[in-house]
Amino acid sequence: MADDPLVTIDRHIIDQERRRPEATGAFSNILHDIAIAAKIISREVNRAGLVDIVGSAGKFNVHGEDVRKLDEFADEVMFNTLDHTGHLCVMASEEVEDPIPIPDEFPCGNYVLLHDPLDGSSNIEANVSLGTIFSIHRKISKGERGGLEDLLQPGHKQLAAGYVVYGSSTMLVYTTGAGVHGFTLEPSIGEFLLSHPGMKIPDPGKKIYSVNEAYYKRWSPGQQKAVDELKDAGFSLRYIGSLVADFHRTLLYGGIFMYPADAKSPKGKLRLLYEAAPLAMIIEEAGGGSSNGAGSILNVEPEELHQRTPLYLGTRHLIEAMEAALQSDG
Ligand code: P6P
Repeated sequence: MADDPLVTIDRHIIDQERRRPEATGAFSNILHDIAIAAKIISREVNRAGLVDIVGSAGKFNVHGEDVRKLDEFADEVMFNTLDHTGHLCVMASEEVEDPIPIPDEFPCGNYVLLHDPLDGSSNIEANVSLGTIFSIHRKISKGERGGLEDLLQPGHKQLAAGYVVYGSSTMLVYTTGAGVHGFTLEPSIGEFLLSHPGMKIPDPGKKIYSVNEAYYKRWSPGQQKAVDELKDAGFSLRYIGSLVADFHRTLLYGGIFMYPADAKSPKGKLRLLYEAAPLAMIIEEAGGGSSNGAGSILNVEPEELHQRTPLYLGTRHLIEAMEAALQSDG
């Protein structure tokens, strides 16, 4: 029997589109363009040690974080790949304080893109896996050009979510609500090939908890107790300190990833709209759970573009146990 044909991401996107009679192709084009941007970013990330692109760009982003040249490059690649296609009405990026309008010379479309162009970039020099995270919504504002209203939508309204992990290989994982599917970049042909169809988080999965335990003393009593109980139950700690890498391992192996609120960061560190919400859509579609400590990330109503949130992602029973432990904090 002939081997299964190589399924490129373009073929997969078209197959998915054909299952949606209302699909116009615009949505598929956006995913296609994000895959192109991912290939370009992957090339630079993998050459980072070889060209004078590593190191600080001598700037700081809206969060006061040192902008690495690769951050800037990745942000520009995402913008330049998608700004002119006529499918988007507005964009938002972790690297840019305000909503990013579609330039006047280009038409606007019915979709919205929020992204973290290169998460984990503080690890660039150490050759630790980095990632791009993206979230796609439908335009809801009335005017021709989009704006903040289109960006401040809750996670359950997302049409699609995905990430790229630039690691030992470059993988793109996405969902449109019809399963979670992973593609591995074959550099020799420059194609993302379907390598992980229908991803599901193992449950119970491996006994792994992932959190920066250096902050233990800043945690609430409930958070401290919950982590103590995981250790007593024989869980191992795995923490890379790069969100996409820690998430990808959790999706593949099971366990729980946590970035709690604490005394120093009462709202948590990670961002709701372009980090927590897309990853929450993916893990819930893969049969896992997400939480801000009280309930699903997908039900959080956004108030600000760069708002932060406590974040828990993992196998459903561990998320439920964590929420119960945190409720004891009152
Ligand atoms: P901490 C990387 O800087 C990042 O934004 C995420 O990728 C990662 O999960 C988190 O911060 C790590 O933060 O406080 O543990 O160093």
